[in-house]
Amino acid sequence: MSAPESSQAEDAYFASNAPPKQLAAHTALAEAFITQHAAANRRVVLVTSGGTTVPLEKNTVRFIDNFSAGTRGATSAEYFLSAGYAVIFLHRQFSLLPYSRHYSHSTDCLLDLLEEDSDGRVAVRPSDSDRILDVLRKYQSARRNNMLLLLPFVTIGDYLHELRAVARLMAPLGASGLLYLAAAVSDFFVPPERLSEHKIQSTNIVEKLYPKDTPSPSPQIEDEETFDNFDASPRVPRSKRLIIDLDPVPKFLKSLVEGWAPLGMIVSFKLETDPRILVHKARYSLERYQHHLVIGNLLSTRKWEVVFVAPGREDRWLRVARHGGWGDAEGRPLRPDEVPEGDPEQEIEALIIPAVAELHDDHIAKSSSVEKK
Ligand code: 9Z3
Repeated sequence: MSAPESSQAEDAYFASNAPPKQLAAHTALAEAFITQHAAANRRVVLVTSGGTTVPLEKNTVRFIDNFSAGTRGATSAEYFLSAGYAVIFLHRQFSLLPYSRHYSHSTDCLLDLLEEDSDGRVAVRPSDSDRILDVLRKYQSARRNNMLLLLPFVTIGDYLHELRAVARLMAPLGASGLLYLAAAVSDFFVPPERLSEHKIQSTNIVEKLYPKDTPSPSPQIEDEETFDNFDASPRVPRSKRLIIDLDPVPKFLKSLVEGWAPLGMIVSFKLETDPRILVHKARYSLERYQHHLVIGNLLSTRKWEVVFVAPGREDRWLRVARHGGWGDAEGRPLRPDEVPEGDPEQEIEALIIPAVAELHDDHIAKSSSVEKK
């Protein structure tokens, strides 16, 4: 697709997919946050995190989801805060959050860390006190200094509207703005004109209640008697199947790089499940969008190894110790001497964020030397 065609596709997408209700409120919060930290000469990073949903109905009962618990984003946000960045955390509602992630969902349920003392008051179990205190101090410091702004999204449409708005607000930061896109973003969606108003039905009861000449609230429903000619040997009549027809989501990375935040450093993640194609897909994405870094990861090993693919640089694997076997870029097990030793508790984001920050230093230095010329 040529540049004008892709910007037309983008305009059409934003014109026909309504923004989330909270967009104006989120934009105001982000603007105040960015202004405050820019005035203090602090670096600002936008971290996106969690999966986007693709609703199948306007009154949504069912949706398609992209895999992501939000661990990568929430953990990365903590390390960015430790490195002195102010963090805008654009995350899927109810996915993991920086700091609280340590004590939520199934890991370390907060209630299991508490006990009742002899006066009937709630107290932290002494054996857990130190590690909670460490997290609590960091959390309170981030809150006290207004270093962390939490902005939730749910659908792919919400995400794209929010991303565009925040990226545009970050544009004046120039090279010191960093966009770190760890959210798992759907490539496909149901456009509004094909979206059923109400819950998709599995029987034609609605057609019976609403005769043919009244508008049906559920356009997908077909007559029970209609038989499938969709494939050669249908096992189930088409009227009983749900066939979902998805359009591609416009390639928003192109707009980010070319229009929304053209001077900022843009880091995207590439998720694959087949080790043989990971590096090629990451390189392809970099060449296509001309941004600054793609961090490749495999679903099965994402917590222990990632690969940095950047223009003009060798691919660089980062690894932390883990339980179990290793795969290299081609999926072959590593030799024992290649397997990193060390603390199996170490989080890979402890390596990723300093390495990204170093590339960000270079990005800023390059852009200021271009300005001087
Ligand atoms: C990632 O690859 C993230 O690292 C994970 C993190 C989603 C694997 P968790 O939240 O998982 O720790 O459970 N994010 C990017 C995924 C993505 O959708 N990338 C697009 C692609 O691969 C490009 S923007 O095409």
